[in-house]
Amino acid sequence: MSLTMEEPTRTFQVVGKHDVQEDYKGSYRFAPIEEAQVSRAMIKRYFNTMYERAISDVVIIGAGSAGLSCAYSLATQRPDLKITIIEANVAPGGGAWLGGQLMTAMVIRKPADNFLREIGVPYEDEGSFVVVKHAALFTSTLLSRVLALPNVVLMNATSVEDLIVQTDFENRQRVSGVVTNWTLVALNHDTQSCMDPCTITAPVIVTTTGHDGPSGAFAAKRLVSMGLIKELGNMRGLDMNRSEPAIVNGTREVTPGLVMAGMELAEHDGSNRMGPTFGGMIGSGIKAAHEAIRMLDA
Ligand code: 48N
Repeated sequence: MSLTMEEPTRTFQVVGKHDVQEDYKGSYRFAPIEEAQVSRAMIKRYFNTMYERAISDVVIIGAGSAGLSCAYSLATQRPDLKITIIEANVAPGGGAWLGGQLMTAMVIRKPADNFLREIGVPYEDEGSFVVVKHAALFTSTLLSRVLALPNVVLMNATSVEDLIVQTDFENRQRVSGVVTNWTLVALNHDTQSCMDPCTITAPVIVTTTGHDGPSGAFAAKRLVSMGLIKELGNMRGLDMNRSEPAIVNGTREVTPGLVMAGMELAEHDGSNRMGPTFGGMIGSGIKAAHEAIRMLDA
């Protein structure tokens, strides 16, 4: 289905080459536009995307450092895959806009600096780790690289409200999609009933919803409440040297169809937290991409 954008009825006649002029001395002229053209340009693209991505190859829940690293690694290794990122906030990026305690510099332990070179983020080398001068430089660069990839779609201001779970041919409960709603709707189910969600189905779901915030560890908690796992391991205290390898090496398919990565995994497994160092998120995201490819090729 594609919405045709028939020419709107014009309220004024615009003919010939547009008389535009980029002049900052007082006679700047834009090409003329009809208000309906702006609305239709957005509506056509958004709803075509929603229609087309109702069936995706991989859905990534959460556009934080782990989710975005996963999306970049997966989409560049497998440009054939339709990858759809669902992010609850209007602003993607999760906790990676600041380095720690609202300070701006971001620490990334080696060898995760390899990824910085791959996506083109400059840093200062401090020996066993590197420092990006502002966390937003890492996150905005990663975000721009991910959004520029033709097979990736980001649906921000959109929440995953539930998981689709079906019995597979081996009679196992398999996560096979997500239940979505616009976040402002999802936050208002107590004020207005019967605002039903929509769905996106995919053979692989990667969940990277973090460990804090209003919907942290969303999928991990949902697995418990739907009885697919008995209880959460609950994230342990801070230990940088234990936590980062535990989370990268522990990134895996935690239940059929669902890969868990980033700090959400710390809540699921009960591994330590690492605090203000982000190499583990990068490594976990890349590991999740490898897991997704393994599952798709199985
Ligand atoms: O940045 P986060 O919270 O999660 P990660 O795992 O990508 O990175 C975690 C990292 O920022 C740390 O916490 C650092 C390393 N500190 C560790 C420590 O010890 O303190 O991103 C999760 C994203 C956010 O943008 C959420 O808005 C989003 O997931 N999200 C959702 N999006 C859609 N639907 C949901 N249900 C949902 N829940 C969370």
